[in-house]
Amino acid sequence: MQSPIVQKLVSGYQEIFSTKPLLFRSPGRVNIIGEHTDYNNGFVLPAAINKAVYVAVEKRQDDQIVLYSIDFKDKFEGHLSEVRRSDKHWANYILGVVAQFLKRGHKPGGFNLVIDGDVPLGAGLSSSAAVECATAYALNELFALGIGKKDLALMAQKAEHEFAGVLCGIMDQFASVFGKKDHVIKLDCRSLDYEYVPLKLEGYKILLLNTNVKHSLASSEYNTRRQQCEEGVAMIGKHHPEVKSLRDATMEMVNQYVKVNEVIYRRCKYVVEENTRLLEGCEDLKKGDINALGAKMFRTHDGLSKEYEVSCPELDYLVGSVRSNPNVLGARMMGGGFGGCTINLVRETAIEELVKELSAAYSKEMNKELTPYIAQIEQGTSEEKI
Ligand code: GAF
Repeated sequence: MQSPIVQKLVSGYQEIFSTKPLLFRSPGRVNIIGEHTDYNNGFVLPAAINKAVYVAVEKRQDDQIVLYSIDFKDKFEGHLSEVRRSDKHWANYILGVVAQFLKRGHKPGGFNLVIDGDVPLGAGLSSSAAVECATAYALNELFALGIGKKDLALMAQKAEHEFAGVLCGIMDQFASVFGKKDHVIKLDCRSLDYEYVPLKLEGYKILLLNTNVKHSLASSEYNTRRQQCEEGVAMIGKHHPEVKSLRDATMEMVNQYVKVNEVIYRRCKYVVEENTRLLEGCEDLKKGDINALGAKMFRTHDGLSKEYEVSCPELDYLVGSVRSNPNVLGARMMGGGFGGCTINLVRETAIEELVKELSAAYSKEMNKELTPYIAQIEQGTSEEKI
């Protein structure tokens, strides 16, 4: 039985091209703990979720690239010999991936691609990574290019850097490609070694609360944070040349060499502490101590809000509202920040009531609608049967 979204996509494809395409799916992600650590070569703890991007694709006989977005009801046509950033924002995530294939000397041919999905845009659930990974995986299969999954994730990340201008880390693309049902991925962003850890929440669920604040400021501020971390590394590196990223730094080093610059100090302190918090939080999860993990999520939020300064009043409000609720073990803003979702560990039986209360309070205080999602943990990128 096909999901409504797949049915819509396949019939949409056939209306335009009258043929039967191949279908690929790549999911959005959550991250349990370890935020803004990936581009600092640290660890992250993400998982793929039950919201995904789908692409229906087929080879063409010529070198044209024909794209159609069901969501935006918009078409793009271009040629393989001149792949560049276009004025169609949605198409750039796909074109950015094609550019990476070409850069690496691979030769995909022309193709038709129709895209749709249910990952909410700008909600911090990595809709852009899902588009990039679905495209990378699909083209690799379609043209039998034989590229491994790690390289596909890296190419998708580069597409984001070069065609969307966000100098992101590897977390989102890696989680989308490598997700495993009911597991989180403990990923070392320096070596790309990873371990699957079972997510056993025993009567609790992951509740995402979308502030409906689109994180449009995020790209420029995101790149600034990355630069600030590099400044901190340079300050430490003068005394400890072996320190190449904040992953290598200790709090002693940060205290000794970075305190002279108050802003850079707060950024570095957050990252170094967050990396430790993640490693300990992952042990909590392995031991089944989700109370301890939840408490760390609140501390992560405080660090992101006050030290790293990537939160916003709506995110702070939502986390503040559940902090002393005995049915909520942990909550924090998730992803790049400046909007998007909070991630909450909530007792299953209390979710309905909590959502009802919070939605009313949120709309009164913030004059915006709150959108809840219960995240289930799913497999990463895959080919789907039609
Ligand atoms: C965004 C980025 F794309 C990720 O690489 C990561 O840095 C995240 O923000 C913050 O942890 O999702």
